[in-house]
Amino acid sequence: MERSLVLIKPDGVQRGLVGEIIKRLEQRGLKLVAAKFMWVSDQLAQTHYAVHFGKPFYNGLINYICSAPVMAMVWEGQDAIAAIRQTMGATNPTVAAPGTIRHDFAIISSRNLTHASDSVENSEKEIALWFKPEELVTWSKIDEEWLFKSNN
Ligand code: FUP
Repeated sequence: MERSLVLIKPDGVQRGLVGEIIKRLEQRGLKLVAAKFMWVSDQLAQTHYAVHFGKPFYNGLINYICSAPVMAMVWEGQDAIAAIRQTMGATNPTVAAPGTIRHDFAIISSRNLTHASDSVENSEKEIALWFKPEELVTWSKIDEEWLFKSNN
């Protein structure tokens, strides 16, 4: 099973979309493994977005992610990284497919509501950055067999 860091960023929290975004991930069949509601420190923001250092939108991005609390979570499931990014939609909400969170609730890239890990390698780094190992909850969800059991 793959895991992904998911952030509901300050605009999602301020706009009251925490429940809606969690609902969509639950409906998709993903399993919540960790969650915390928190302010993001400047240092955490800079480490998380280090890949964007030097880009024109970098300073604004750091200010934005630190401007209000975020809901930080880890979600798990088969092909979770692709599934979650599909549910989020493209970075630019006006390009995101209808039915995705970014299409349905956002307009501009710099207020696109969510972050989700883009690869297994990055998910492992991001989960270790945002969560202590003991904050990840191990549990069985009763519908896993109905979601992920192959017929082959
Ligand atoms: P994503 O993986 O879809 O979250 O997108 P990126 O990692 O490419 O970008 C990270 C964040 O930078 C986006 F969520 C929003 C911000 N961004 C901008 O503000 N302007 C841009 O032109 C591109 C990204």
